[in-house]
Amino acid sequence: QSTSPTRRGALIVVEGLDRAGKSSQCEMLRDSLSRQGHVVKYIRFPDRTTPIGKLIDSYLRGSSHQDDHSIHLLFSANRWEISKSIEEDIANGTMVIVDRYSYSGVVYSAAKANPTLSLEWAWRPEIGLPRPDICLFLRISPEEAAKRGGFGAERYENGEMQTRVRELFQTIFEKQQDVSIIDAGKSIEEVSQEIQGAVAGCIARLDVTGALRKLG
Ligand code: Z5A
Ligand code: MG
Repeated sequence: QSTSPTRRGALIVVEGLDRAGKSSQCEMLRDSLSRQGHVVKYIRFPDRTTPIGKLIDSYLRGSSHQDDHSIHLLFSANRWEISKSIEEDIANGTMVIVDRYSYSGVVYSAAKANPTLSLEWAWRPEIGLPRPDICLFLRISPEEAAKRGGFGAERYENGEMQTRVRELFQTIFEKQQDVSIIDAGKSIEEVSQEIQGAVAGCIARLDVTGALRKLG
């Protein structure tokens, strides 16, 4: 008796600057994929619930200090500690939606302009993590983002940092394959439609019996 191989799920990453609408869009995508009958999981980085995540949370809130390299490696470790469960979910056919990933990881760290923390240095610990099947980059202008409320109180929420982050996202996504650039300045509904279209295309093209790839 032969059993058909399990169709694997897709790893879908949503990236972008502050207030681009990532979390809103991840929730809408989760609901739309669920309605289509998929098993869906939505995770976000940093995952502030783990022991490493709690260190990150305290750093972002400004209640603790960390060396730039050290906090970078903690953000990466926070992805590594969850990577196994992502791989298992994908292998079992679950669609995994990830709110921020390695791309945020490298650009926010490199934006600090620490002379020994280049983009290249920052990317090293990401090598070997699950590679997204699709990365949706929600692009938004500083003017549009400003309309969605002022900066919050967390460590990176200031104009100077956000400008450098914007430039670095541009730099890395020029070279990256499998990136869909989405105009996040449109209405929530319009952005959602565009994302659903891009994800449907990705799922249709997916080699569902092949393995999840790794970041290189
Ligand atoms: N960080 C790092 O340094 N290294 C790493 O490895 C990782 C992260 C993974 C915390 O991230 C910080 O960690 C972040 C990067 C750094 N630092 N900063 N800055 P976070 O993901 O926890 O941050 P967040 O506060 O949850 O997300 P966000 O980026 O600020 O927001 P968002 O998720 O993109 O947007 P949203 O919450 O969906 O929407 C924001 C508001 O806009 C909300 O009121 C919405 O109703 C509204 N909105 C959304 N879409 C629209 C449209 N289309 N039109 C009008 N209004 C809209
Ligand atoms: Mg968010």
